[in-house]
Amino acid sequence: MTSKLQEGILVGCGNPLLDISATVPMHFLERYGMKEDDAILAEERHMPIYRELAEDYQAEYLAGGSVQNSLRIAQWIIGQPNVAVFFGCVGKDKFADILREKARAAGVDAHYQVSEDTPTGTCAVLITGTHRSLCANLAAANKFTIDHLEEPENRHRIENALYYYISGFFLTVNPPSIMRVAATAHAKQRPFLMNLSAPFISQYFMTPLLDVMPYVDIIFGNEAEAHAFATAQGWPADNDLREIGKRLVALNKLNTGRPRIAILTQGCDPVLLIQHDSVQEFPVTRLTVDEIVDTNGAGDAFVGGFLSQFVQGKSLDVCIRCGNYAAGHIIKNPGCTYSGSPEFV
Ligand code: 26A
Repeated sequence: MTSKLQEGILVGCGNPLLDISATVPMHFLERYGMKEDDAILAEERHMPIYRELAEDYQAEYLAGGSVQNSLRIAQWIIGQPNVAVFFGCVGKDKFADILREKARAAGVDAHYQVSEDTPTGTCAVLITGTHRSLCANLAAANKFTIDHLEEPENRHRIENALYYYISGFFLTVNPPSIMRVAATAHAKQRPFLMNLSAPFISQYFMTPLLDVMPYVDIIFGNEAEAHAFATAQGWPADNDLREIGKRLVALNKLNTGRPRIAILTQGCDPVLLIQHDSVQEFPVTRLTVDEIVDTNGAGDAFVGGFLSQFVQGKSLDVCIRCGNYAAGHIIKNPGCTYSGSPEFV
C-alpha cells in the first residue's frame, strides 16, 4: 500500500457469525443429512450440532460470516484501517464481543445492530479432509432491519462509499436492505458486487436474487453455485461453467453502460473471468494435501483479496490474482484467518 485511501469507501452488509469449527467423521454429516462442501441454514434437527462440536470434538471458535470474512481479508491486505465498513446484527453476548474485537483488530469498521433478546449467530463448520460443510444458525443476524441503515450516520456511510459488496446469503435476512444499498450504488454510478453464496440461495431465494440482479455489476460464485443458479433458471442441464457465466452476464442490467462481469471459481481449477462473450482463465496454485489446514472461508478470502485491489482501482487481472493469493493463504490457516503480513505483489 502506497497511497492513502479514503476511509469507508467499501461498504458491506451480511450475517456476523461466530464459526464453531471441528474435524468430524463422515458419519457425523450423514447423521444430520448434510453434504460435503455445502452451506445450509440450520433447522430444528441441526440444533444439537453446536453442543456436540464443543463437547465431543474440541471445536475452535473463529470469527466468521461470509461478508465480514471478505472485509477482514481485504483490510489485512490493504493494511490501512477503516477502509471497509460492515453492517450486520449481533446479540448482546460474549460471541458478539469476540466478533467486534476480531473486526476491529483486522481494521474493519463494524457497526452492528444489536438485538437485545437473541444470541449472536453461529455457524457449524464440519471439516472432512479438504472439504467443509457449513450449517448457520443465524439467530441475531436474522434480526437485521433496514432501520439500521436509515440511522443518519449509517445513511451517511452508505452515501459516502464508492464500492458495495453484499452476499447472496443476506437475501435470507433482509432483501429490502439489499435493494436500498443497490439503488444507492446505482444512483451514484458506483459498483455493486454480489455473491451467489450457496446453492440453496438460487434454489429457494431466486425471486429476491433476480430482483437485485439488474443492479449487480460483478457477480461472484463457485461452480456448484453457478450450476444451482442455472438449474433454477431452467437453463440447459449440460451447460458448462463458461456458458453459465455468459448467461449470467447477459441477464437484464440497469446500467447498460457498465456491462456485468461474472467471476467463477472452481476450487484448484482456474478462475473464470467472463465479460461479454469472452472468458479468461486465471490459474490457481495447487496446494498439497499437507499444506491444507481447512478450506473454510476460501471463497470469502478470494473475494477479500479481489476487493483489496478493486478499491484501489487495479485491473481485474490484478484483482483476481490477489483473490487467488488470499484464498491460498487462508486455506493454510484455520477458518478465515491469516498469519503474518500479506505477501502479494
Ligand atoms: C445465511 N447463511 C447460511 C450464511 C452463512 C455464512 N455467512 C452468512 N450467511 N453460512 C455460512 N456462512 C459463513 O461462511 C463462511 C465460509 O465461507 C461462515 O460463517 C463461514 O465463516
